[in-house]
Amino acid sequence: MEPKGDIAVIGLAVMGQNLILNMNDNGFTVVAFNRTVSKVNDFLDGEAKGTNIIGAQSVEEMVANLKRPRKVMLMVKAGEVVDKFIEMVLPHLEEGDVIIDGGNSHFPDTIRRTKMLEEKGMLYIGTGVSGGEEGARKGPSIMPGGSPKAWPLVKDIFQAISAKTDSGEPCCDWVGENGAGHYVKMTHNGIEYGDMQLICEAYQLMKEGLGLSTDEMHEVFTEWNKGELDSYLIEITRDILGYKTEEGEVVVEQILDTAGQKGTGKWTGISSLDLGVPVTLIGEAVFSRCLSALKDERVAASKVLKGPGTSFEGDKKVFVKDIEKALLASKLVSYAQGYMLLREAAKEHGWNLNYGGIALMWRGGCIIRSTFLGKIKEAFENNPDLHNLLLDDWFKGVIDDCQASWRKVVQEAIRLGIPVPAFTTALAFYDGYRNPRLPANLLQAQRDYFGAHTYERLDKPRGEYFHTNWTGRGGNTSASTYTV
Ligand code: 2AM
Repeated sequence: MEPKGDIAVIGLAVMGQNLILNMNDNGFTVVAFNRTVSKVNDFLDGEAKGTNIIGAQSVEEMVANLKRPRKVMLMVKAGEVVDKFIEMVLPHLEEGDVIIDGGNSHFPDTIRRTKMLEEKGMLYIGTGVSGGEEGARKGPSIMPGGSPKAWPLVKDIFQAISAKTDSGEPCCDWVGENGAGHYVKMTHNGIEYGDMQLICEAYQLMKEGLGLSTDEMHEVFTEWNKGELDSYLIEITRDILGYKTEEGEVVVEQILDTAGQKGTGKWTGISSLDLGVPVTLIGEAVFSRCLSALKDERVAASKVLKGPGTSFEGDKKVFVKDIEKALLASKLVSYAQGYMLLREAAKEHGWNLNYGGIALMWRGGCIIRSTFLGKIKEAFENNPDLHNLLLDDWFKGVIDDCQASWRKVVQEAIRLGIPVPAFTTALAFYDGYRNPRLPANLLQAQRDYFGAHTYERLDKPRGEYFHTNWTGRGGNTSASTYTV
């Protein structure tokens, strides 16, 4: 009998199950397999009852049920487990078959695996899948990268199951070679860290600075979600602030203020340091989570260390509008930084990234989905060679409109002693980026003074290095120049 399976999915945790059900809804025949085989039977007797999903009890059975070229998707824990399954599946596959990793793998692993499988004549895809459990079931944002020849083989399935924009475009397209898909997903998560931190800073300013109640803040977020900030994260924040138990308890105010993290924000920060790109907002967002985790220390310090002892004395309504603008301007900076990182990573790894397409993939299904991403897509449509999003007309216009409010919010937060690291670093970046003369001349002088590291001069061509004998001692020997 001819095999019927269009694709196999290994890993029946919630994401895997939901993705399989989504594929089934879209008319694809999926073969399901899991390490703990009893879960295959549980799935077939439960959620998958009455569907066309085929359960496999072994890797052999799974492969035997697949049409050629075979497609095997892993929805398992990132790390060694992925390598283990690749090793298990590989002997049963043949040239031209595709293995797809849909987990949150770190991009260097995906680069390594793509190379290894291509050397054996197989194809590999590492894909970001974003949108959580609900996204997986109803339409996630899917960011595939890997072997370019594999894309036409999975395109129909992936684009069918992905989220769609309001105009019906799939939030899934080919990202680029080897680790590009997982890199873009990692950057997405980093940007998500930034967006969340900005929202939390706005919340704290309104709560501590203005003394607004959760009900009042619920109203504010309801309004914000109707404007430029319209997005999934603003929407859920609105709902969280409006959520009360039957007993009237405001749950968000009972939650311990220590943030967890799984590491993708940290990876983004590390990659930006490796590549030398100032992705400052995501960095601050990661560090803010770290600071929040020092709960006991903070509680102890709060009894010793003093703040300014000032309180807000303006028009609260006006200031809420200022915060909205500060949030929008900071968010623009964060996305501009994220895209700077993508550009540098593309250069480093030889990826041919489609920047507008990436914004489109994030437009629906994923955690950072927002109307604003449509503007990023437009910016790259207007100018495919756009060097920095901040230089796009729409972005520039928004910043011009928000700038006064943004500065006012940062000043007021500092005056009140309320930490707003993401708002602040965004503004500092903006002021640094638009400044043609930063104080790095002094820094180079210091480096040359203590380490003879040399410097370039304004009045000489780039690449010519000079050394000054600053002290009159130590001679004229210079250390070699190097850039880290
Ligand atoms: P399990 O149901 O047998 O635990 C998410 O955790 C998915 O990854 C599940 O399908 C889980 O299989 C699988 N998984 C986690 N750790 C694993 C391991 N060490 N080996 C194989 N599969 C693993």
